[in-house]
This record gives sequence, C-alpha cells and structure tokens, in this order.
Amino acid sequence: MAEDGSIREEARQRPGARGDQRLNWWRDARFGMFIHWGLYAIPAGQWRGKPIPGIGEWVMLRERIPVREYESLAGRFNPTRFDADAWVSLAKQAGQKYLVITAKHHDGFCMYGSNETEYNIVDATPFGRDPMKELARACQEQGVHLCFYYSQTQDWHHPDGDGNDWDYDDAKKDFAGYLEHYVKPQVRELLANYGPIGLIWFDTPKRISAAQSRSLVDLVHELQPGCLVNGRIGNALGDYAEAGDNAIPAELFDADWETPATINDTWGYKHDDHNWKSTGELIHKLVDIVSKGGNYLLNVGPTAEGDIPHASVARLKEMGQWLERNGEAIYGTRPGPLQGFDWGRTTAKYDTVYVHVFDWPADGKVRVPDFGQNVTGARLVADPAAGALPLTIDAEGLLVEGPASTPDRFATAIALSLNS
Ligand code: H79
Repeated sequence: MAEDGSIREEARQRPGARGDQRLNWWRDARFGMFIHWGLYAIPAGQWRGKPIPGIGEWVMLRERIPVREYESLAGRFNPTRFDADAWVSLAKQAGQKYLVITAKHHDGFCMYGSNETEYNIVDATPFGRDPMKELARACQEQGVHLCFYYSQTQDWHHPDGDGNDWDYDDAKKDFAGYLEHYVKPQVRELLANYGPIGLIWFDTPKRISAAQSRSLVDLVHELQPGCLVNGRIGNALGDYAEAGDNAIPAELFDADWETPATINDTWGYKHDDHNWKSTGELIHKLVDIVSKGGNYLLNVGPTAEGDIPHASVARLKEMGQWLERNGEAIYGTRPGPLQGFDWGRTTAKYDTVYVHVFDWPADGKVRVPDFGQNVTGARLVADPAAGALPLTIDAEGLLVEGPASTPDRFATAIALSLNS
C-alpha cells in the first residue's frame, strides 16, 4: 500500500473490479477534496506550549496524551465559523467532485452525532451541531458526492481500539469485539443518517483479518450498494486501490486508484505549517496522477473556528480556474498513449488525445513523439477561438505550432483529434 509496487500488487489482486459500473462517477471525477477536521485543530501542532513535529492529527499519540486530558479539548471545541455551504462551494469552485471528511479519525472523537458514544461533537462540545448533517444537505444541493473517512482499526480513545498503549493494556484489548460492537454500529449510523454516501474511506488496516475486512465491505454494500470502499479497508478488498499518503506511482497502471495528498505537510490543521505547495505544483501533480489513471484526493485542514486556511483556499480556487479552462482534458479521461516523458503528460477520451505541456517551448513548437495513431487536428483546449493549430507530421512524430508566448503559466492542454 505505502509504495508504488504494493499498490500495483493490491490492484492486481482485485479481479474484475475494473469493470464495476458502480465506480463510474468516481472514475470520471478525478479530483476530490479531503477534509481532516477534529479536536486536534485546537492544539494545532502545539502541546503545552511546545511545537510537536509531524502531522497535526497525531498529536495525541506523539505526546502520549492521556485520554482524560485529550477529552477536555471537546469542551472547548466551538467552530462557530463553520459554514457547510461555503466548504462545499469551495470544493465546487476548485473543480472537486467528491468530498471526504473525517467522521472519526484515530483520536476516536466522532465529528458526527453518534448514539454509540457521547464522545461526539453533538453531545460533548459547546458547538452542539452535527456538521455532517449540514454537509450532507449542502452536498445534495450543490451536487458533490459526500464521503466519510472512518478509522476502523486505530482508536486511541476506545479501550479496545488499536494504538493507545499508554492508557490501555494492549494485551487486554478485544479488537474483534470493538469491530463488532462499536465500528459496525457506527458505520451503520454513517450510512443510515446522511443520505447517499459516495464512499467510506478507511485507513491504516494494520492487522485486520481478511474476514474482518470482508465483513465491513459487505456491511457497507448491504446498507448502500452504490457506496464504494477504498483500498485501506485492508486485504485488497476495497473497490479501488489507495496509493500511500502523498505517494504518486512512477508509472501508469491499469487499475482504479487514488493518491491522498496534502497541500502543506499536515492533514489536520497546524498553526506553523506554512510549507505550501504552489498552485503550479498542485496542477502538475493532478495532471501527473490523472495521466497515470488515478484520482487526486487533496486535503484541507480547517481550524478549530471552522475556517479553511486562506493559503489552501487561494490554491484551490486557482486550480478550479485552471480546470474551468482545461477540465475537458481531465474529467472523464483515461491515461494517454504517451507515458514517461518529462515536459508533460497525456490523457485521452473517446477520439481525442490530450497533451498537457508543463514547459512551453520558447518558439511555441510542440513536438509530440509518434504514438501510432492517425492525428487529424490540433487545438488549444482552453482557447477554442484560436481555432486549429498548424500540424505537421514527419518521421519524428507530430509538430504542433502553438503561440510563441506561454498560453497558460501552469500547464497548456492541446487536444489532438484522432481519425477513428
Ligand atoms: O489521515 C491521514 C493520516 O493521519 C493517516 N493517513 C492520512 C490520510 C495516517 N495514519 N497513519 N499514518 C498516516 C502514518 C503515520 C506516520 C507518522 Fe508518526 C505519524 C509519522 C509521524 C507521525 C507514528 C508517530 C510514527 C511516528 C510518529
């Protein structure tokens, strides 16, 4: 899972999944919003005045914070600036077709109104609202697929969950009981109370058995047959494969897969993480992933007040503007015929091959190596008014003559029509 080779192995072990029509919306979506939001947004990367290295949502484990002490954060969680419509609208503006939000992360705190524990946002915080209800309504209204992240093995709050060996004795844990009597009822709640759910995003399978993974997949599909399950359910039993966190496979492979990724270096909000990737880098990663057949699930970490950091908002809006111009070359596409060249990437759809040029040549002449298909025309995806671009074919391949000045500072998509 973590590395390129193992995602390939995971994909190989999933026979027949490629033809599963339930994945069609997700295959066409190509770009989703990940949201890591929980109590960890309060410490925001600091504990007792000291900066804590690593990803923000791991502060409880990193500092071995006792359950009773970490729990007290709930009494201070009051994200009055939370606005479901604005978050979903941002995803829309960014061109993201699905939204995956932490219903329960490893810290065990439930960000939805659960009847299985009082350790949840409705019962344990001054906020008292169920943000998942509000997001479900907003997603319905705006046509975004709502999906839930749910940590099925690690739960540092539950005595039988995986990961907390400072409050609880590992040897005394009943993991099977925790799955049966806590995880499954919670998955039931998430699939019963929030309308249609696009997918459940499980994480860190750890030592979950194949039978246990299978029973969770079956439960999800029984409650909502259309709901997908990601690869981290474990034992290669998900509907699609998951690359490692922030890992982009080196090559294309013919499977359904996704890269979950951060814009800076944390998932949960961290006050002092300003290591933001540029919009250009993010767009190149999106194109790279899509050219290899994957989806890009790009994370934001809202603050404890309920704001998505401005740096994330600015980048997402710029990505959305680029997709507004070039979405034809991304959505609904499959990997292109040319792979493994450094100045750009290719995607394809029906009788069109899209060449995404990262480094625009100074003379505007784009050389595309021969890929064995009959190309009959070329145009700039973002500029239909520019009309057909001059196209010559010689022994080396295609020569497309575009404008001498860089058409798009992030990436320029050229559509090549094929003679079918
Ligand atoms: O939800 C996000 C992460 O919290 C979760 N997956 C993404 C989508 C994740 N779970 N486990 N991991 C990531 C691997 C985490 C490893 C580390 Fe650490 C956490 C390295 C640094 C902090 C554990 C604690 C190892 C060293 C300290």
